[in-house]
Amino acid sequence: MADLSDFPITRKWPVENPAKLQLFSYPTPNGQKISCMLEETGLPYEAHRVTLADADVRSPEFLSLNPNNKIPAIIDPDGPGGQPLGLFESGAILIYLAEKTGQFLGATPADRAQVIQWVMWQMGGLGPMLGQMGFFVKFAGKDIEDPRPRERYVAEAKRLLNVLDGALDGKEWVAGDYSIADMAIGPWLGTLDFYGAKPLVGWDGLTNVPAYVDRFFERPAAQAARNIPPR
Ligand SMILES: N[C@@H](CCC(=O)N[C@@H](CS)C(=O)NCC(=O)O)C(=O)O
Repeated sequence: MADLSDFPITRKWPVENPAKLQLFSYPTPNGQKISCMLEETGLPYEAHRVTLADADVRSPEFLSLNPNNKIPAIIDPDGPGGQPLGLFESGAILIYLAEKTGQFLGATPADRAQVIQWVMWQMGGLGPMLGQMGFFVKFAGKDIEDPRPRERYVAEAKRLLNVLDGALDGKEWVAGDYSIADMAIGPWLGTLDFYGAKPLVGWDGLTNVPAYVDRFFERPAAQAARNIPPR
C-alpha cells in the first residue's frame, strides 16, 4: 500500500486510508468539478476540507502540494507506474482522472479534442470571468464607485454565456456525450444565482443554457458535489 507520509500535507490533513485517492477541497465551483468527477467515476476517495482561509490554503502543509495556494488538489496513491502523484489545477485533475479511468473524455480522438477544447474554454474564460464578475457584483468590489470593472466583467460573462448558448444548439451536452467539459462548466453556471447576477447577464434571453444547467444538476453526482467536503 502507498505510503503518503512523504507528502507534508498529510500532517495537517491526516489520511485515514492511504489506498484511496485524497481530495483536498472546498465546495466552490472549482472544488465541485473534482468531487463531481470522483462521484461519477466511483473511484474510492477521501475528502479533506480545506477552507479558503489563509490558515488553510496558505499553510506550509497545503503549499507543499499546491504552491499556487488554491483548492482543489489531489494525491493519487496509485498514480502512473503505481507511484503516488500529487496534482493541482482543476482542469489538469479532470483530464488526469478521465485518462486514468477511461471515462468522460470522449469516445474518439476527435471527441476528446472537443472535450479538452471546452475544458480549456472554461478554465481560461468562463471560470475566471464569472469569478471576477462575482467580485465586482457581490463581494468587496461592489463598493468600488468606478463602474468600468463591473461593466467589463458583466459584458464578458454575457458574451461567454452566449457562446455557450450557441454551442448547445440541438445538443444535450457541450461536447457530444456528457464529459469532464460539462463537469467543468456546470458548477460555474450554478454561481449565477448566488451572485444574484442572472438579470445582469441576460439569463432569461438564453435559449439553451438554462435547461443545460438544470440537466447538469439533476445528476446525483453534480448535486452531491455541492456539499463535498461538507462546508
Ligand atoms: N485555476 C485554479 C483556480 C482554483 C481557485 O480559484 N480556487 C479558489 C476557490 S474556487 C481558492 O482556492 N481560493 C483561495 C485563495 O485564492 O486564497 C483551478 O482551476 O484549480
